[in-house]
Amino acid sequence: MKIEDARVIVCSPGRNFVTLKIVTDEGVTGVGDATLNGRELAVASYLADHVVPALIGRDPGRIEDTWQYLYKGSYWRRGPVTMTAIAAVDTALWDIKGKVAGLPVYQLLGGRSREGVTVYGHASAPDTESVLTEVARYVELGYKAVRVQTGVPGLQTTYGVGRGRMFYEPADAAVPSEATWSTERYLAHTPSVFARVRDEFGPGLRLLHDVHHRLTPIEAARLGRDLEPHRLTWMEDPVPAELQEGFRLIRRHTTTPIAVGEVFNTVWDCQQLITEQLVDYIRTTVVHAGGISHLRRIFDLAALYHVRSGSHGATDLSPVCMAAALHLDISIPNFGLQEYMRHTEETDAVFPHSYRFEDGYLLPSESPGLGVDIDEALAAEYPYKPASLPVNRLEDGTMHSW
Ligand code: CS2
Ligand code: MG
Repeated sequence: MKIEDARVIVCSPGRNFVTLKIVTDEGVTGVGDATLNGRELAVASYLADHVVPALIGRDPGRIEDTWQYLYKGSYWRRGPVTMTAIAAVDTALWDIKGKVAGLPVYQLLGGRSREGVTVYGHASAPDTESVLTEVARYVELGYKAVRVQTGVPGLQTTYGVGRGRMFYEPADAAVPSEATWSTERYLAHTPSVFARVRDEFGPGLRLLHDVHHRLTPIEAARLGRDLEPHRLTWMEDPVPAELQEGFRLIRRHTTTPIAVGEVFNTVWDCQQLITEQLVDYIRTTVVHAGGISHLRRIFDLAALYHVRSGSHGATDLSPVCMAAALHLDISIPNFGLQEYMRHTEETDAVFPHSYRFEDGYLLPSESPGLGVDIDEALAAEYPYKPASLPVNRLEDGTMHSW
């Protein structure tokens, strides 16, 4: 079997997605997500201009060799654009291998280690009282874990607080919109939200919170300590993680578990965090961390150090990525949690899939391969629209992490 064609499909059914579809000479096809929010066309060009020509004629069964070819062969290793492009090829080749074998991909990864993939949903609202209603909606839907984000008094907008109910999309303008941030206001407010939510919903519900890289280690240490009585499952991205040793400081002060990794692309980005046991959950994804092959490598390293998976699953990761994530989640020994932000109906229609939500769990498809596809004719009805993530400044105008 040989790769005959590979198409890069850019579409915007509600938001932008980049998808790679690989076609073999025997008519078997495979799909991979290649979406990098706000930088979509960079990956589309990387694939179309630099990767696709080298794929034609290759044996689609050689997944590891193709991964190494694209990684070592690019010379310029790592980085989000390269690793997202490699991820798309890797994911599509696993899809093809599953279809050729007549098995869902999780069977090729060792089979089920659990009955379902526990997911967490996003409850967000402008203030504490209204977020209680949102948390209750997720509990009614059967969710066992809920991420809670609210507005911060004195700030006009806050990361993670959606404009529409159950859908959240921060990439809102071609030229980045600007938000304002105050660490003082945020730290003064957030623990009281969790006190109220825990009081209302009792000890059984798993609660999570995303800090979105906005603190310094000592500020994160204080937040973690203030949150301890409310027993969070995790505090996510407390600080930007380029300085991995900075997490030692947080660790010295708090037992609130830490989750990190949605912007990481390789095992080398999280090696120190994992081997020094500075985090509890690693949140790397199929699409941004080199595909199923490389993500499994990260999770295997994590398993040796008591670190569990907690893959990012925002709406800017397409249903193709979600389908692939579920095959890994169900098979690895050290699964923790999977983020699940529901896609819009338009997105679901463009990416027909057979994974499903049931009572707080996502269940991967039982079809051969990944069990997801792209409807190319429908995708063509939604052309690309430039959209960037916002930027963030402190109240005095200083640029800050968004
Ligand atoms: C977030 C994301 O889901 C999360 O945890 O941090 O929504 C993130 O902001 C987006 O994926 C950025 O594209
Ligand atoms: Mg996050």
